[in-house]
Amino acid sequence: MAQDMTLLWGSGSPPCWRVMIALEEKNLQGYNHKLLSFEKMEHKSQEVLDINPRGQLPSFKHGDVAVNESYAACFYLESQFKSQGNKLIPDSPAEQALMYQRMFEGLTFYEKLNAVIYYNWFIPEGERHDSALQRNKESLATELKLWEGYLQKVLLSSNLFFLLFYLLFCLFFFTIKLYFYV
Ligand SMILES: N[C@@H](CCC(=O)N[C@@H](CS)C(=O)NCC(=O)O)C(=O)O
Repeated sequence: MAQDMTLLWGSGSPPCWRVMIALEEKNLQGYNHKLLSFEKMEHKSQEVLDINPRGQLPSFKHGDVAVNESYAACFYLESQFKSQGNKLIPDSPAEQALMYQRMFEGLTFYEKLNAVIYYNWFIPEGERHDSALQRNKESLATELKLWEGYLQKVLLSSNLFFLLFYLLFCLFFFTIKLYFYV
């Protein structure tokens, strides 16, 4: 069944990693995949647009079903292959709620991160203001504090897996903080 699946992906893309990890977790190795180049604008090629009219990666297709949003693809795979590979959604209501909460509020974190990292990329030269970038940095700093708090709670109540997860995330946040002095 993995042979009916096609994933068009780009290097360095967390949304693409999400779908790839979900495919691995569901034991769906052997799917068709193609690495496309953002630099060469291959994500705007007809091959991608045929699956994903936004011209973004990941672009994922299972048979005739296209599901491109990375979270949507993860939920789709879990629901179609529930009893295969690892379970991706916990049963306990409290854990499930926490999973959904962190998944979707993670999108807010990425939005705020991108507003700092890609400020010069998103905003045309004549429209850039130091004060706007500073506001974005402050908003990111507040968001990061929130996530540090979540991760500290995880550290207090967790097993080794979460501990490793926490350490990796701390490193990640620390790097961002150092880089942007927020
Ligand atoms: N909400 C989408 C976001 C996908 C996305 O932003 N992909 C980026 C690469 S990380 C992309 O293709 N950017 C090129 C563009 O938007 O033109 C998802 O989670 O799948």
